[in-house]
Amino acid sequence: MNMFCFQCEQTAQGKGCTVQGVCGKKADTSNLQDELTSKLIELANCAEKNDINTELLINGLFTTITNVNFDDKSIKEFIEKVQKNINCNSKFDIKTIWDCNEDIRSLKSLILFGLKGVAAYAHHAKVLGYKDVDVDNFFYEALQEISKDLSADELLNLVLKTGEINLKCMELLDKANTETYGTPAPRKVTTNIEKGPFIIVTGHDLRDLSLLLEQTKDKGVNIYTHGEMLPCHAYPELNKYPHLKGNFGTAWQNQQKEFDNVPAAILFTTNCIMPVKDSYKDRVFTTSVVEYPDMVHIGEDKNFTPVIEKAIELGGYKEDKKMTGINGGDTLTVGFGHRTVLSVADKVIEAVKSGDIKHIFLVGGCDGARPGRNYYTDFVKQAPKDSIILTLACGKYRFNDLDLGEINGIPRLLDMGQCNDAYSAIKVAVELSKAFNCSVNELPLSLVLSWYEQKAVCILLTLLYLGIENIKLGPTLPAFVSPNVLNILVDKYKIKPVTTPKEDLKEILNR
Ligand code: SF4
Ligand code: SF3
Repeated sequence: MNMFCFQCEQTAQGKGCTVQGVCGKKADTSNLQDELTSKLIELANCAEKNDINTELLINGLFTTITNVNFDDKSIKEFIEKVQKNINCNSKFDIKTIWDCNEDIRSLKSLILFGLKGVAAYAHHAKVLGYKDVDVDNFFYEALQEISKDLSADELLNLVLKTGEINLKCMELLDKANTETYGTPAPRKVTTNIEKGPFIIVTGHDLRDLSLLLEQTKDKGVNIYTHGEMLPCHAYPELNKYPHLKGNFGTAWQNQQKEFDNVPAAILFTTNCIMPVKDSYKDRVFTTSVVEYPDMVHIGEDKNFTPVIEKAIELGGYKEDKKMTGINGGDTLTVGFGHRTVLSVADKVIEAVKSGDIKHIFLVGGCDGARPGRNYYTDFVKQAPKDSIILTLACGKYRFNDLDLGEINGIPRLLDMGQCNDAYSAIKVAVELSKAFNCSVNELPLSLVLSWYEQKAVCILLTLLYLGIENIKLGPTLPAFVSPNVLNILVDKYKIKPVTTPKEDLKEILNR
C-alpha cells in the first residue's frame, strides 16, 4: 500500500515517507489520517460554526500530528463522528494538495501543518476552559481556504495569518496555564528516582498531570515528569504535591531505550509516542488524542485507576536510583517564563548595557532521532561565557543538565518551558526591544531553532509574522518548503539553515 507524508523533519530521504513512516506510522494509518484531514476540510466547508464542530476540527487536526495516534480503530471512529456532522455535499481529497504544483503545495502545507500545531495548543487551552473566538474561527477559515484554488500571494498571506493566530493561541494557553496553575517560578528538579512505585507522565498536558497528582495523593505512588512535562515542576499548583518528585529520562526519541523494562506505569498525554516495545508495552497508557493499538486508553472521565494500579503492581525500583541527563548532570532548573525573566529585566538590561551580557541566544525547539542534533549541545557549550541562553521545548535535553554558571546573579541557562512557551521568549524579546528603544531585530539576540513536528512549524510562522529575521533553523530544512518558497523566506526574513556551531557563532557575533 502507498502513502504520502512529509510533515516532519525525519521524513524519508528528506523528501517524503511513501511506504511506511520513519516514525513507525503504517501506510494504512497514514491514509486514514489523510482521510480524516479531508473530512475535516469538508466539515469546515459546510458545517455551522459551533463548539461541537470546533472541537472536532481541533482534536481531529491534533490527532494527525506526528507521534500522536497510531491506532486505526480510533481514527476510523473519529472519521465517522466528523462525517455525521457534515451536512452538505462538499467533497475534498487532501491528495489534491499533494498533487499541486510544488510551490502551491508548499504554501498549503505550511498552512495545514502550522494549523495542526495551533490545534494542539488550542486543545490544551480548551480543556482548561479557555477559548478565543478568533482562534476558533480560523480553523474553519484556513481549512476552507486551502481547499480553494488560490494564488501564491494569497496563500502567503494565509501563512502569515496562521502565525498571527498561533501567537493569539499561545497567549491564550499561557493565560490558561498560569491562571489555573499559578505563575511558573524557578525550581530545581532532580533526575534521580526514589525507590517505590512510580508513574512517568509524558506529553504536554498540565490538566492530566494535575488530575493524576490529585488521584495519587496518599497512595504511596510517586510521579515523575518526562519530556515536555518537565516545565510542570515550575507551577505552584502542581509542585505543591510532595509526590511530584522529579523528571525521568530525557527527550522523546530516547524513550524506547529509557522505558526498556522500567518498573513503572507510563502515561502519554500527547506526543511524542514511539512504536511501543514489548519490554514495556504492558505498562503504557494513553489519554486524550493519543492512542496506540492495544494500549489501555484513559477516556474523558480521566479515571487513572488502571495506571495507578499498574504502578503499584510493578513496585518501582527497590533502591533509590541515580540517573542523569545526557551530559551527566542530575539537576535541571526550570521556571524562567516571561514573568520571572521580566521581573529581573532591569538586571538583564543593566548587564547588557554594561557589556557583562554581550549576547542572548534562544536555543530552542524540538529534539529528534536523526544525527546532526549534537549541533545544539555544541552550540551551547561553545557560546561565549558572556552570553545567556534562553531555551524551551524538548530540544533542551541536549544541554539542560549542564551547569553554565551565572552572570551578575542571572543564570546563563534559562528554561522558559514547553514549546508553546515560545510565547514567553517573544514577550521577553518585545520588552527588551522597548527598553533599548530598538526593534527586536536590532537586539543582541539570536534565534537558533530546531524543529521536528508541526508545533514547531506554527511557532516558526509566528516568528515570521512578527518579522523576526536571521533565524537559524535545523537540523535540516522542511521537505515541504519548495526552493521558491525557501527563496522568499531567505530574501524576506534572512532565515538560514544551521551550519556548524563555530561558523554560526562567528557569523552571529560579527553581524
Ligand atoms: Fe514520515 Fe514524519 Fe509523516 Fe511519520 S510523520 S510518516 S516520519 S513524514
Ligand atoms: Fe517535543 Fe515531540 Fe516538538 Fe513540544 S515532544 S516539542 S518534538
